[in-house]
Amino acid sequence: MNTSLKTLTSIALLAGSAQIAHAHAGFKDQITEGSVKTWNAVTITHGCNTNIGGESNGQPHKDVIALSAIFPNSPGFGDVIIRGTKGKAAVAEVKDATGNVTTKAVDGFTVGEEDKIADLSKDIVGSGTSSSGVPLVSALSLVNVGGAMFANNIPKVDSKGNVRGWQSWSGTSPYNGAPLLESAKKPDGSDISETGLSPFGINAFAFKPESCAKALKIRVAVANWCEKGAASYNSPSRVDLWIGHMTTKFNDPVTMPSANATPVFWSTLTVNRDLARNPLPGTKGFNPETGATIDRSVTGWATGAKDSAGAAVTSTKIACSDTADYDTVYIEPSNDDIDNLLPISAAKYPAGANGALYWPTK
Ligand SMILES: [Cu+2]
Repeated sequence: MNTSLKTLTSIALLAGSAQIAHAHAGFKDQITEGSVKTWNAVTITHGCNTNIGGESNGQPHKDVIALSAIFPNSPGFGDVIIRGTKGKAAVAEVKDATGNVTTKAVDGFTVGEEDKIADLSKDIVGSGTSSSGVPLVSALSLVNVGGAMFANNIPKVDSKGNVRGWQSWSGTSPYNGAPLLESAKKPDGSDISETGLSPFGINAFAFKPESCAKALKIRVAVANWCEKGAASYNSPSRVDLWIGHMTTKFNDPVTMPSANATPVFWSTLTVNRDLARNPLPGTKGFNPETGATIDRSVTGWATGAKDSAGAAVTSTKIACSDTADYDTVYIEPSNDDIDNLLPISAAKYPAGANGALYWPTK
């Protein structure tokens, strides 16, 4: 392009940069608690660029050529971190571009710290205690083609044999598929935004009647990959990482929008409690089919469960406490889990699925 057009383009990018509001990688839909498995998708909303100066720095975005996603659905408590919060901030430690560690908010909170809790056994049906059982039952189903951004998908299986996520990629092998295009531009040089979907199914979730939690936030480690090969190992646009903090291996702040963003960003699949059918202790709800009131504001409300002799079980919890109870629970993969499962293979799929890793490489 000629000099005057270049100048015009630079001015347009500068003028536009303040208004660029990219959505990060997230999820197509929130889930409401219930009994039916739902179908959802990771949303791939933009390509990679350096994160120096923030994501809206006006640098061009690279096409996304692959995605990896890891869920906190390990059967082992050592692989997950569980948290609960009420009116407190969710925070994460992050490194800036020069390696300084600071504390930043997650999910829009600005101050304070969310507490770790031992397990979700009081909150989510089917969740075990930390001394026995599974942290969160969340079986995943993968979708091949049909609404998928990338034609090629393989499940990521952990060392215990559980499907923990998947890796998807564009390319010619084994199937032809396109990247998420960001190299196509508007006449002024700015990106044309596309959203790609990487679909999956997940089992239903239900909140326990006596829980005070209104939402379960499942934090999923997502990586959008934009470059490959040894020559790109140090490129700031090789990958965008959607994890709330640095890990031992994923330790380059320029690949991580969270490192320069407030609030810090986790790709989060939200499961909302059905407050009509399953009201909090101390409140009233109703059955939408019958209109019948469900009153949990009285002593001795039925929890719905029966004991082994078939007698009704009633609750002594008649209100949620502002100080003792949390209203949001979180589950996220541990740092080791992310380091072990999120890297993508350097070799071609599917034969290279268990081969050398692209990045990080050590
Ligand atoms: Cu973004």
